[in-house]
Amino acid sequence: EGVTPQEYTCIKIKITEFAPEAQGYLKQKNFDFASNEIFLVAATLRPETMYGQTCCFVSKKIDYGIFEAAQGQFYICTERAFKNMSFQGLTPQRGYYKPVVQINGSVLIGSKITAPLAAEKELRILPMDTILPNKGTGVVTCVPSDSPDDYINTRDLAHKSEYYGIKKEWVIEDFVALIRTEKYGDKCAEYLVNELKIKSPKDAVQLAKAKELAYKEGFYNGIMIYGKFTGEKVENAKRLVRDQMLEENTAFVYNE
Ligand code: A2H
Repeated sequence: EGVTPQEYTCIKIKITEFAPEAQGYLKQKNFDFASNEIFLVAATLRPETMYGQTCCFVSKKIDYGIFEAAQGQFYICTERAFKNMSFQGLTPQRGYYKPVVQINGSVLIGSKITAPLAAEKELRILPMDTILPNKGTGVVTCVPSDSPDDYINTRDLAHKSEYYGIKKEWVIEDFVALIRTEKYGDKCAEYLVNELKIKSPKDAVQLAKAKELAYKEGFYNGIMIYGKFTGEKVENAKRLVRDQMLEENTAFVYNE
């Protein structure tokens, strides 16, 4: 981890229907998911892209915790992240970060969710193998229009749904365009994945390059072409969209 703190926006993604396996597991653990609100918490650097969410990624290799975040409200994220939150005044009790239940990412896959601002109303939890357990919350919201990683992972999931043990119809392959740049058009992730001939979510070197190019171009030269701040520079929209979500209590600021 670097020496300068990174500020993330954490998006609260509501679970509306747990996958059958998760329901069985949580019942067995005596966790009352029916009378509580449960949110996947995804850390993002790009709050202005939340209109374009098409699913939420978890890793099958990560054990998550379900943590009490407020009366009747629970967060799903890594224990490491909730611990940090507990020292940032984001939880009921400073330094308390014991999960009420642990749950592996694999159990959550297929669950139905609704994500704040997303144009698509019903999304699914899907797997992403490249999520790092020690960054953010271990949960990544998927924006295939502007994130090369999300775009290529979505394509891989759609092409190899059987291999991943998911239903193909869970994968939303068309998505709205959010940001226009002169260099990369309206869907910069797709443009860069094709341009750099990225074939797989495992093409780490090329993906890092694509991510860097997309981020710089989008941030400094991008114009919003979707949502409340259409016409606004991305540089400004970033803060405006974030503040709207903070106000609506669908997001919070988290540092690490
Ligand atoms: B970003 P940084 Cl549209 N493992 O959000 C892997 N990736 C993770 C992660 C983890 N544990 N936690 C967060 N991330 C992703 C949106 C987005 C993001 C767009 C474009 C680029 C982009 C939608 N996904 O990130 O290493 C999250 O994806 C590229 C910079 O802290 C988060 O923001 O710089 C970003 O990586 C955090 O990356």
